Amino acid sequence: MSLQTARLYAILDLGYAREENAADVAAALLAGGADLLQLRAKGHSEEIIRRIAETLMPLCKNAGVPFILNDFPHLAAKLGADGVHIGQDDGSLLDARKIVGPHMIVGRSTHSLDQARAALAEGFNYIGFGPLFPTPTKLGRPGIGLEHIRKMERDVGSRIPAFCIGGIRRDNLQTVLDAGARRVVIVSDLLQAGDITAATKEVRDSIPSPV
Ligand code: 3NM
Repeated sequence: MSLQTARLYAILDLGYAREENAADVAAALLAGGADLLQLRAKGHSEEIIRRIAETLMPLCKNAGVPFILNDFPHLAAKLGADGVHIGQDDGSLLDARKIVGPHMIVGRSTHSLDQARAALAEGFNYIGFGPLFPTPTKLGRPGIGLEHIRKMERDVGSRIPAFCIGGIRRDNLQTVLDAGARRVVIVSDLLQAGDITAATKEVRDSIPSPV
């Protein structure tokens, strides 16, 4: 699976999964057809993140799914991760490239149409676009709503993969797709599902191929 064809980006967020379950949860997301997997571990030590990343990377490799580390470009480079994801306050792409080199996937969080266009112009490999709705997974951010998705897809998503994110769940996914989204990130609704593999598969099967 490549970034270009990805439609469902799953995040193993340690706010919803314990370290000792990380491998099982990742395996369940991969079995359900997640196209990309990110490890997101806000507030955890670099040592713990390294340890978990080392257990997840072979699972991703076996599944043919790119492994993306949230933040920590130095660690991503040291581990040989497929990608790193950075936020608006985490410096420029150029700064990240100095650390991770020319080939690693580097993604950017964007929270407005202007930020999405800027990330494209800067040369990021993909963007997240959101949060569409307020979400407990990323507290303190207002939802940006659905009305800019179509314009974002036209200007940015037609050039680099653009993943809508934030408060997307199985029960509102169709509304998000109807608003123009072609690729999504879903975190809590998958990680809190009774059967993570089945929930992931249900979502993946509901999203038409973006290419
Ligand atoms: N980044 P859930 S929203 C990690 O808008 C993250 O940049 C966002 O989690 C952004 O699917 C978000 O549980 C949380 O709402 C997404």
